[in-house]
Amino acid sequence: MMGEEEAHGLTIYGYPQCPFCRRVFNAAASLGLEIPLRNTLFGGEDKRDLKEAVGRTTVPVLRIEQEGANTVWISESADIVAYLEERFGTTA
Ligand SMILES: N[C@@H](CCC(=O)N[C@@H](CS)C(=O)NCC(=O)O)C(=O)O
Repeated sequence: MMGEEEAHGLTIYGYPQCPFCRRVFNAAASLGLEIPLRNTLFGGEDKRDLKEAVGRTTVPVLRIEQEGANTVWISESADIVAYLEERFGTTA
């Protein structure tokens, strides 16, 4: 199982009831990743942060924080899954 350390810096904005978010949760689980969720369903600070960063509140969105680099936000479930598979998947 991929340790938290390797998934460090990743955060998913979304909510469990969102089917597009579930695609991302499932892909993360398949890859053994534990990525923290910021639940945007009920508004609040997380939804505000998302809106501020990407200009809209459609989810899922993956936030990627890397030391020494700008924070990157990826929208679209298919793009997020592709990113996770490319970064953490094996070709075995
Ligand atoms: N094409 C997008 C669709 C995402 C989408 O429709 N998300 C819904 C929730 S399941 C949503 O955020 N709707 C509210 C909005 O678009 O502001 C994807 O695959 O990520």
